[in-house]
Amino acid sequence: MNTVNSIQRRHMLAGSASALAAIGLASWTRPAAAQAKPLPAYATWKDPASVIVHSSSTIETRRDAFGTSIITPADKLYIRNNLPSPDPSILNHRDGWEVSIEGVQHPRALTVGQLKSMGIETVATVLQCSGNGRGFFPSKPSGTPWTVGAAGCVVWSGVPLRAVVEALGGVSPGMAYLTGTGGEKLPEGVDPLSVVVERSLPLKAMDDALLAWELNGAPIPLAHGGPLRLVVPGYQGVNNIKYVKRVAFTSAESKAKIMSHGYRITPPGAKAEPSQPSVLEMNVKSWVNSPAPDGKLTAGTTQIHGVAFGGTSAVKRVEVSIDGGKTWKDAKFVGPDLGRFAWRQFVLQTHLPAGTHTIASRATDAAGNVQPEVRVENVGGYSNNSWADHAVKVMVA
Ligand SMILES: Nc1nc2c(c(=O)[nH]1)N[C@H]1C(S)=C(S)[C@@H](COP(=O)(O)O)O[C@H]1N2
Ligand SMILES: [Mo]
Repeated sequence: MNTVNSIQRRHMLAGSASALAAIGLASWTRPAAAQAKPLPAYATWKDPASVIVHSSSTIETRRDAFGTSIITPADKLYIRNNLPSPDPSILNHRDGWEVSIEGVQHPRALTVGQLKSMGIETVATVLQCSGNGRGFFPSKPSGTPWTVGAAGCVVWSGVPLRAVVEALGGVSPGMAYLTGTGGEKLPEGVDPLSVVVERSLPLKAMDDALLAWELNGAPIPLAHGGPLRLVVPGYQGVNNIKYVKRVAFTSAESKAKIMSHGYRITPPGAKAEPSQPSVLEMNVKSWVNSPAPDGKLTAGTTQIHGVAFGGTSAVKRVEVSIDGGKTWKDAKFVGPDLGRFAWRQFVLQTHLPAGTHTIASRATDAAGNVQPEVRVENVGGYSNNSWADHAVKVMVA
């Protein structure tokens, strides 16, 4: 062996990747982080190493930061604000925050303190922006090009909305929608309907909804809707109204632009309009978090892991492919089952030989819905659950 070769060899063996390869275990190295934007003032407490700051109102969880223990810690959870964050002073007296309940027999305002005496329930949910996966649309829709990190699995605690409604005499006759309104201060000189965050959901959304004051065992931070959030398990992110100030049962959908024209599944080439489907329930979806896309691996045994969820019905099965979807193997679920609205972590242990591999996952929910290969094209880039789009390509040496 000549000197140059032996130096290279010693250098390689010193690296952990080659050392692991020697015993047949795979490892991967994290791709270099892109130029980081600073965290906005209301979110300085986020873990900078775990997030991608797209803008002061859009912050994504890094794909390699999800971990394998189900719950997404608040300091890694994504943020999406349609309006500037409210003043932090709204948290000064949390129990004094008022929400007005309308469209019931006895409408009235209730404080968080009063809500706390009306009932308590806890639910684990996937909170996911309907634009999650937009970054995979070749049409490059306007809006944040999220890949997988506009989502998390979190635990909420609050009072069931049903309990509140029952205490106020029930829903008034003729009401068909549950309408929630965000408590942001609206900019002056513009039509409030053009900016207010207000969403209307079918009445049945009430069944599982909470008025929540806790996230992952702590009072909800401002960034995630404290002091009080309308949490609608199984429904896309936008329907989970932060700093909720009004919950109204209404006979018609809100006329707010975010309801009438925003968040509609608009066919390519068309203009958004209220007759198109709105983003409501989430669809069945999964993705691989490790190996990371474009990570460099060494050949050997690897744990392919990711997350899977079914929207409003539980996820029942996840298959994994290492050949771009030609063949599939059942992955196993790991960790506790936190109910049908939570995601489940899946793992497939496999041997990855040298070469280039496309790793994909495909989930099936309890209702029999299977994650599709292809996305439904739409102008806004919403609801992407294509397994092909979420596949990761890895190079194994
Ligand atoms: N009041 C209010 N609620 C809101 C929003 C908002 O801008 N204001 N954004 C919605 C959208 S689009 C999403 S995806 C989620 C994001 O929740 P998070 O920031 O806690 O992750 O909140 C929803 N609820
Ligand atoms: Mo969103």
